[in-house]
Amino acid sequence: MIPGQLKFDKTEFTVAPGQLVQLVFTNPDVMQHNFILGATGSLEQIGTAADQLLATGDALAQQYVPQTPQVLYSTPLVDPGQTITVQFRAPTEAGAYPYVCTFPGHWRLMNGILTVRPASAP
Ligand SMILES: [Cu+2]
Repeated sequence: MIPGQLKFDKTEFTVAPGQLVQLVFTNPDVMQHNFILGATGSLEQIGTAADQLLATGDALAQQYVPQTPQVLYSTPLVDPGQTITVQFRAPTEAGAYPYVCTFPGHWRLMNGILTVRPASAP
């Protein structure tokens, strides 16, 4: 996470299919952020769903994570100055999976791509 810029410091990384991914998420910013992994091509849909969630009054209770099947994995909100370490299983199908912060207003800027690719592939 880059302070004040609404950006992840890593905007892409590559893992093997089904790999256990350990994510160390440090938040040096003055606001909360989260990390959501989405299905391939779902960035706009998740972002739009996150925007719509804001209108429902349930947004904070849901940690700003929209309830949609496109969300493959999500972390809780990470407070300013907090570091969390989480593990999740990478998707088993190769592809480009968007990740995004759905804190209000962040998703258009604060996103990246997780590439799932077999280790033997070029
Ligand atoms: Cu954010």
